[in-house]
Amino acid sequence: MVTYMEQSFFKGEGIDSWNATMFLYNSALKEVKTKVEILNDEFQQVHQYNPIEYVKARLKSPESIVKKLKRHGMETSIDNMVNHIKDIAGIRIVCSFTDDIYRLAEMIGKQRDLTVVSVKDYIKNPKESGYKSYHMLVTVPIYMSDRIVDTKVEIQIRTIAMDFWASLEHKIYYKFEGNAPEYISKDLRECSEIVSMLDAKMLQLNEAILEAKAAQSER
Ligand code: 0O2
Repeated sequence: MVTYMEQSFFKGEGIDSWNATMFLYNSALKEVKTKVEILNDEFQQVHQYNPIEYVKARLKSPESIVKKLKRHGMETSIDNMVNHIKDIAGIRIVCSFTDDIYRLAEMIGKQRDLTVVSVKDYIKNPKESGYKSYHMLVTVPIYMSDRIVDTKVEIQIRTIAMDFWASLEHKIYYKFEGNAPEYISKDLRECSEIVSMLDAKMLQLNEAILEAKAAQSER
């Protein structure tokens, strides 16, 4: 349970430093979201195809920040949050097919003003829970009037099916505060296998459709 006192702790360090910090993350979020949208529009222009179904951008709530710091056994402070929490600014990109994920990750990695700090491929190496998603931690330079601040943004890229699974698992996780009964965790792991099968089948089907269309236009 996070108390009101804890939530307002950050503000106790000075409303100005809290606002200044969140201003940076919010600006970074806008920058990265725009970049992703431009990549998607360009892809549509060149290939007449949108790899992205939708993009969600969010700033982590003070309550979630406090919880995460506690989980890591850290004191609640702006310094700790900036240095140890990577997903204060988070972008989630949801694609139709698994190969779109890697295509997008490559395009994002090539953006000259983004620095890729780390990558976690939970598609090739799913979490114990069955969680699958591709995570990139990037920094983007935020140009202020008197300085440039490299600011972290976590980008999560996943398919619609992976996103469906993750949102249900997230609800269950919070409902049971991380201690879901084993039969539920087992069912979730099985569903995660089904998600992988569905994603593979949908990708195959899409490739078959593209080949059939190409053969038709050659005739
Ligand atoms: P919330 O409530 O979504 O913000 P960590 O290992 O979490 O302490 P790190 O390095 O940021 O620190 O972890 P990672 O693996 O990059 O995960 C960051 C975010 O990915 C999580 O944020 C979740 O949003 C999502 N995620 C990771 N693992 C799972 C999982 O097993 N199930 C679901 N549904 N989502 C997951 P938060 O802050 O943990 O949670």
